[in-house]
Formats: sequence, structure tokens, C-alpha cells
Amino acid sequence: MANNDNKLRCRTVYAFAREMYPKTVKCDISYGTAGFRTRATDLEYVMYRMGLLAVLRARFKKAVIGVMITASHNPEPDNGVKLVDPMGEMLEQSWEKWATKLANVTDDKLENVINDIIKLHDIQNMNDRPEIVVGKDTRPSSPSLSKAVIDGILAMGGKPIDYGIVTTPQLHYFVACKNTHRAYGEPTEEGYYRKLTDAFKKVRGDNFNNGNYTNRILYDGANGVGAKKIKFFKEGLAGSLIIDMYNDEIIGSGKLNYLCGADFVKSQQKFPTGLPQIPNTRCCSVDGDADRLIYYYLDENQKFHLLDGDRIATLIAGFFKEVLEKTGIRLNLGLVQTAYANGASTTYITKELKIPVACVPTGVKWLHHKALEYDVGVYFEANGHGTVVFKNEAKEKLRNAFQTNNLTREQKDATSRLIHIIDIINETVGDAIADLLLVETILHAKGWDVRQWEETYTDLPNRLLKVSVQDRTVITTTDAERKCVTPKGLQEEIDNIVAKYPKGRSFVRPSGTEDVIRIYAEAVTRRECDKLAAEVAGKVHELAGGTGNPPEIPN
Ligand code: G16
Repeated sequence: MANNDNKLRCRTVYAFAREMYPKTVKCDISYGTAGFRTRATDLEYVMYRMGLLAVLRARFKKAVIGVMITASHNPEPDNGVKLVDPMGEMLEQSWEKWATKLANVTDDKLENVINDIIKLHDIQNMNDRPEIVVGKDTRPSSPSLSKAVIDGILAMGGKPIDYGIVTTPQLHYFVACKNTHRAYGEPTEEGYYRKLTDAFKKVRGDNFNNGNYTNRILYDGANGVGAKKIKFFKEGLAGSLIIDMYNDEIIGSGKLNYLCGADFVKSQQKFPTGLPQIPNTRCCSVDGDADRLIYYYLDENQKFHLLDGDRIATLIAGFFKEVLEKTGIRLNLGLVQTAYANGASTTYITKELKIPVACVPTGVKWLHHKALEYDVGVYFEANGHGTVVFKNEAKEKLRNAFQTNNLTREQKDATSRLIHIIDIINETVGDAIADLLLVETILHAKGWDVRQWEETYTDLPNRLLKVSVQDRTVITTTDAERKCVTPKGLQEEIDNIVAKYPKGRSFVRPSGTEDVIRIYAEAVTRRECDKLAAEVAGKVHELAGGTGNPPEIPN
């Protein structure tokens, strides 16, 4: 910082850092799949520094930036922080390394890194007071960590706008609203609920039920912010969709994501605790910050059926293809998945739906950017994280076509329906509740119950396991995480194991949100799939420095 004002600011930044938020942890932390995530007790100084970075980023972009305090699907004692860029997207990748640098530097070098960022990005407007939108989830550690972020913002001369407890996708939405000068919506909770529920009711019309579709769903709030906020949706929906809410324990109960929530249901492939077991009834779970959604049901024999992110993606992509064809407007549609996508879903999309599919590494940031290449891009991770994005020109094309008199009745109806459906979607990031409204809209339009949805294709049995290791960075990967580069020899071992299983597939990668290596396996039968997963996990445990015992297959 060159001038006197900046020197004074640097002194404030350093004084705060030394007195209130000294760096207490020696080992380095890195900006992972979704920001920094670790034990909450180790995060105060990181939060303060992310407050500083958010202001620098806002000055550089001359825009409002967001900071979300959450550890999403992780256990309650963890927490985390991520920055949100101007259009509500994840922080640009080239700045992730600055986040990591700023988080790990010693207190006395903080000023140097700040000066490097200013110099390299030629940030001139150091006296501007940009708005930084801050939100937090329901973790008991979130209020004090939020205060650290806000102190960082103030120390760097920014203006914190504290939205309190909100879902992650709500915060992304607020940032996009502010930077589009409200064109995307009102930057308030009220505005968010109104936008989504009004669009939903418009599309649904007066017939709440249709064919085999009934408008009641059992909802698992994961004892988190998704439980708190669904109440406002219920009011706004005014009976058009009846949401029976479960797992709404209060803050600090220790039950956040515990034996419930989207991550538990997906990775354990089990019905969560806390929900009544009513046969053939549509149920869904969100995760701790309500950015992931998973559907499931129990049949009359109490057998568990999972409809995960791949199912949601295929339902949405197939529906958009149908409606787009009806509009007669030429827009290209594509779907983005990760290596975790069930092989059967990819076959169904390419062979039956005939929609192009791209595969990218894990992390919404990768999927989102790839999806933006299509006029209409649907992206979903198998874990239930995803949304649909539209190019501005595509939206304009639809709106312009609707204004003309050149459309047939059917084309006009389809175009109008699509225009309203866009407003049900939170395009900024995966949003469990907006996705729920979209899925319910499509099931209603098709007149399907949950079994008809499931009948579209048959999943290959699959298994997710975690191996705890001393250092997860020993595993590096390539080819959208489908091949392992280090430790040397591990990929050959995996190939040899997989070769024993017909239609078997398995890959391993370090998690970016937990201290574990993730193992994915699929095969033709449940038995073979579990054996394959266990064998690969054993090999990872052996060659990548596993701690404790290798993981066991859940019952
Ligand atoms: C975050 C990311 C997701 C990713 C998930 C798991 O989700 O936003 O894109 O799939 O972490 O990542 P990993 O396998 O690297 O741990 P969330 O819902 O936890 O914020």
C-alpha cells in the first residue's frame, strides 16, 4: 500500500490480526473444492483474512462480493468459508491461490501478501468502500467466525452487509441480485422466496395434482438451515405443494447432518432417521447448507430406492429437451456430470435422450463453467449438487419469440412455460430448495409418481467409501479425476482389480472438503460392486498411507 491512508489501513489490518485473530495453526490449509474447510476451532484467523481478501476482490472487480460461512455436509464441529464472485459464481480459480497464500502467511507478513495482491492486480481504488455480503449456516461456531469475517472487512475498509443465517444458495442469489442492480431479483430473503414460489405457482396452475403425481412430499431438513428456511417456502406455496418437514432440531443439538441429510442418504444409501417410513412415498433430503438435494423412497417391502443427482439431471434434461422441441426455438442443450455419475445414467442420456454429455472434475465451479458453454446447460453431481444455466441470449431469444405473433398455440404455451420455469431455478449455484420446486414441477407436468421416474433407467449398483490417510495430497489425479497419477503404481493396481469385474468401474481421488480419500465403484451386481469397492479401498489404504482400519461396507 503506497500512500499514507493505505499505510494506516495496513496498520489496522496488522493490529487486528495480532491482537484478535493471530495465526494459531502451524500447518498450511488450502482453498479446496468449496473454499477452506476444517475444524471450526482452527478457523478464526482464516475467516478474518478472507474478510480482507473479499474487500480486495470487490475493489478489483468493482462489484459486490459474497462470503459464506459453512461446512455444508461436514459434521457439526467443522466449519468453512468460501468467497462468492459477482454473478453468484464460485471464486475465480486464479484467486484461489491468493486465498491460500493469505490464509497461510505469518501475521507479520500479512501486509506483504496484501501489497502483492494490490500490485499484481493494479488495484487503484483503495479508498472505495465496497459492499461485502456475509451469510452463515446454523453451526454453533458460525456467529463468532462471522464476526471475524466482518472484522476483516472493516479493517480493510469494506462495508459488511450481514444477512445472518441463510442457505448457501440464498447468499449466491443476493450477490447476483446486487450486481445486476436487481434484474436477477430483489436482494432480500423475502424477494428470494417470492421469486421462486410465484413462478412455481404460475406453472402449476390450479390443478395441484396430475395423473399419478400427488402434491405431498416428506422433507428431511438435515437439522440445519434448510429446515429453518423451508417454512417460508411452505407459506409462499400456499398449498400448491405440501411439504411435510422432518429433522428440524435446534441449533447446537449436535444433530446437524447426523444420520440424516443428503450426504448421509447418498453415501450410505440408507433411509435417514427422523422420517416416517410410508411405502412408495416421495421423500427428499437437503444437506447442511441446503445446496444439495436427493430423492428416495421405500417400497412396500421396505426396500430403499435412491434417486440421486444423476436422476435429477436426467429428469430435468429430458424435460427441457421435450419443451424446447415444442417451442420450435433452436437452442442447444447439454448436460455436465463428473466421474461419480452412474454409468447407466450416462448411457441413458447419450443413447436415449440423445443429449450431449461432458465430464469434468468434482466441484461445482468446474461444472458451472462447462455448463455455460451451452445455450441451456444442465449440470449435476451425483451427490445432488446442481442447477440449470441459460445464456442471456437464450433467454432473450425465448422472450422475443414469445412477443411475436409467429408462434402456434402449442409453441406459445411451451415458450411461456419455459420462461416461467427459468424463474423457479437459482442459476447462480446448486440450490436444494429451488431444485426441489423444479423436480416437483416436472413430475407434475408428466403426471408421474416416484416409481415412474425411477423406471426411466436402472442404475448400476454403486458404492462410495472413504479412506482416512495421513496426507490426502499423496493422491493426485488426471482425466477428470478418472485416473490416478500418484502414488506410483496405484492406478495399475486399480486397473488390475477392476478388470476382474464385468462392467466394473472404480476411481479414487482426494476429497477437497474432508481429510479423506474417496473411493467410487460400480459393477453389475451389488455383491460385485461392494467387493470391488472394498478391494480398491484396501489398496488405497496400503499404498497411500491409510490410518486406522480400511473402511467397511455399511450394512
Ligand atoms: C462441495 C462442493 C461440491 C463437491 C462436494 C464434495 O459440496 O461444492 O461440488 O461435490 O463438496 O467434494 P469433495 O468430494 O471434494 O469432498 P458441499 O455441499 O459440501 O459444499
